[in-house]
Amino acid sequence: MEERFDPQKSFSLEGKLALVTGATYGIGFAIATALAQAGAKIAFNDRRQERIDEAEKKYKELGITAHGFVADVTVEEQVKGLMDKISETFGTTPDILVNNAGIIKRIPMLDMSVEDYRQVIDIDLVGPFIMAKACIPGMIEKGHGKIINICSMMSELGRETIAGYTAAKGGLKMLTKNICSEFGGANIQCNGIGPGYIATPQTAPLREIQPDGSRHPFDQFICAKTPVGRWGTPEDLKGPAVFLASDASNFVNGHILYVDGGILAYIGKQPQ
Ligand code: NAP
Ligand code: GCO
Repeated sequence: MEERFDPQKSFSLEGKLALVTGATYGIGFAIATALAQAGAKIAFNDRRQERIDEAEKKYKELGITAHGFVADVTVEEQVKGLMDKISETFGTTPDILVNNAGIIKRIPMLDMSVEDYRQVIDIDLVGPFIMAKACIPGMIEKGHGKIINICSMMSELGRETIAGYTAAKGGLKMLTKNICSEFGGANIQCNGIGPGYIATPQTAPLREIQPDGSRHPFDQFICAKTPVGRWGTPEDLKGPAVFLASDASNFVNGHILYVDGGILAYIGKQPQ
């Protein structure tokens, strides 16, 4: 007799340890909060202790005990130290890895230095590779694992001035599919979340009120390109993250779940 589907159990993260990179604010903080509220214990990292201290206080105010550690995702030695500290603190290795840490540089390509390009690729594409390599052995040992790579709608589309970012996020989409292919047999599901345009510090420059008090032209552009006519918020990513971190998605692998309000499906509102 087929077991009755129990949504509570299927979406629960009780007993799981989640590591969310760069989760001191923005999308990472929202996702870590959601995973905690679904029952997971939370580890996170950032490059600066003061950011971690601030974030731990914010988590505590939400009733969440989250432990943060200083580690730059692009530095293998620091990631090894991060994994050691997580094992010491929690007595186990991560069941769930969310590769959230990322940067963007908005520079016209011909003005973008190779160093600028390399830094974006390093953090947004090499970092997730280093983090996945650090977490997969523990997941294999446990017989299960969930990796969620925070891609972008720019894994599918380009735009002027963000050559490094688009290349990195396109590569992260394919790294997601490769981890699925190489470790699906070990019961590790690796999927991506592709947010649309989300209101966080990273996109604040695109929403700045203009000197004449009008909305930023890019703000108006994005709202016209999104069927629902608004930017996303980090809260919009909470449900998709819990789904991909839980048993409810055990047969979903190598998939990029676009959480974009429909922007990738829509030609855009006609000018009035
Ligand atoms: P954000 O507000 O800029 O936050 C990025 C986080 O990553 C910060 O905590 C940052 O910490 C951390 N970080 C950066 N480089 C790091 C490194 N080398 N090692 C460890 N931590 C590092 O960005 P967000 O908007 O929340 O975006 C989070 C993720 O979602 C990124 O991967 C971004 O590309 C992606 N995304 C964002 C949007 C959007 O519209 N906002 C849409 C699609 C995808 P520091 O304070 O140390 O810099
Ligand atoms: C930009 C924005 C976007 C968002 C996001 C969209 O300058 O175009 O920062 O790239 O960060 O990736 O999904």
